[in-house]
Order: sequence, then C-alpha cells, then structure tokens
Amino acid sequence: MTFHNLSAEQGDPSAKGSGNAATDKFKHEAVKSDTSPERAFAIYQDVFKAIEDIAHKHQVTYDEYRVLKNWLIQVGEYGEWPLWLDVFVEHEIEKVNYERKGYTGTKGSIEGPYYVENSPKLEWNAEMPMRDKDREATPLIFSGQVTDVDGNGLGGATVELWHADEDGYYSQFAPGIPEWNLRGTIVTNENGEYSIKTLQPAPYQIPTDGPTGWFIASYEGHPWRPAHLHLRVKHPGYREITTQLYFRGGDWVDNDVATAVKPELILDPQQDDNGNNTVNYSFALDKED
Ligand code: MBD
Ligand code: FE
Repeated sequence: MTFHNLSAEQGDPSAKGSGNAATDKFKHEAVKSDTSPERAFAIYQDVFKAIEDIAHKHQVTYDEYRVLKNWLIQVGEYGEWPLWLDVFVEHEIEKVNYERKGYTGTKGSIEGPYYVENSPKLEWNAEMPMRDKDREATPLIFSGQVTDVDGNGLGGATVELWHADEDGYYSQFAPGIPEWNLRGTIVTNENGEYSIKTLQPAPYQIPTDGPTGWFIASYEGHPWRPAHLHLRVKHPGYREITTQLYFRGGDWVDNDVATAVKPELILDPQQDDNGNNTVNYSFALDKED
C-alpha cells in the first residue's frame, strides 16, 4: 500500500491502513547517521545491559518472551513502527536534543508519524484546505508572529500546520479524505505575522485494532492524545522548530499517551462574536549556530 493512494475512496480505516501509510511515507525519507562504531558499541552494550537487568528483575518467562516476539512481528506487519516509536520513544529523544542544543526560543515537541512535506501554500487569512463537513466543527482562527529570540519579526518565515479532523483522522493516513485536507503552509508577512482559519481539532485515539492498541490494552492504559495542532516553523538562518499546540482544559491534556504536552504549548482560545475560537501564538526562533 502506498500512502499516495490513500485519499479518495481507497484505503482502509484500520490500524493496518494508517500504520502502513506511515511506514510507507517514512521509507521514502533519507535516513542516515554518522554514528561511529565506538559509539554504536557503547549504545548497544547499554541496551543489552538494560534487557539483562529487566529479564532478571522481572523474571521474564518464556511465554512472555514468545508473546514479545509475536508482537514485534505484528508491529512490522501492521506498519506500526512509526506510530509505536513516536508515541512511546520520540518524546525522550526530543527532550535530550532540545536540552543539548540549548534552545531559548519556542519549545519543541514531537513530530509524530503524520507529517507530509510540501503542503499547499496559503495566503494571509486563508482557510486551511477543508471539506464542508469540516466547516461544521468550531472554526479556529489561529494567528501570531514569528520572531527571533529578541522579538524582531521574521518576514518570509514559513509556518507549516497539519492536524486531524473532528473525527481524529489525518489526510493521507485515513481513507476518503482529500490529499491535503487540513494541511497548509503559511508564509509570514513583512512583520513576521501570520493568520489562518482552521477548525478546532478533536482528541486523537491510537488505533485500538493493531499492535500499538494491544500493547496499551495489555497494561490497561488509555489510547488518547489530547487535541493538538502540529507545526513546523522555518526561516533561513534560524533553527527550525517542530512543535505542537494543545488546548487548555481539553481531554487528555494532563495525560497524553505520547507524553508530548509542555505547559508553554497550551493555548487558551477565546470565542469571538461570530462563534469562532480565536487564539494568538508567537514563535521565537533561535539563530542557527
Ligand atoms: C498523532 O497524531 C501524533 O501526533 C503522535 C505523536 C502519535 C500518534 C498520533
Ligand atoms: Fe498528531
């Protein structure tokens, strides 16, 4: 299955459909690292030491080992490695790298499995690509400014925005949704300002019918992420940020299955006279070193 074919009528509204779409997309990314053999050895040694410790501490049984082996095979078959890793591992990698680089600007958060590059460019005050059914949700007018860390506006910055619809589905990862639905790239004006009309997204539920769902059920956890907007903000000469924004008081904000909420990233939209939620958020970018 290729994710390019998942729009329109094709695809499968299941863990396998979204999982394999995310895997297929990831396979098209150039993935490499200049990790030295010494560093690789040091990391692998620590991984095996941790496994050894866990096996002993919990007296892991042969049945448990075989269940693990079967589960790992199923994660691959359902294409859920991007999902499982981004939900349970990415937040720690994001944190380590944020701390090492000493950012002082806007806080980042995880990318997750559903980013697609080259989304359509949108004009100032434009509406995100959406269907009539999306217009039934509460509109969200999202505006603000991209600045440097001293607050100077950065004109010509790009703000890429992607998020789920009111059913919790992402275009290109669920069937029957137009290719670029709720995905767009906004260019800031000469003062670094942007403004876009979208809709209030809904919480996202990890598919429960695949291995990531079984994993969560095995410890009686919940499969929910709070409603969120995904953002990637770029300007030449500055460090790009990948982040997410959440909504104060929303379900799961305090208990995100992906552990990706930070207090600085919670919005508090206000309703205007036309029934739109409106919110202002500014992004401060660190200079590239
Ligand atoms: C999502 O929508 C998401 O943002 C993450 C990080 C993981 C799974 C689904
Ligand atoms: Fe998401």
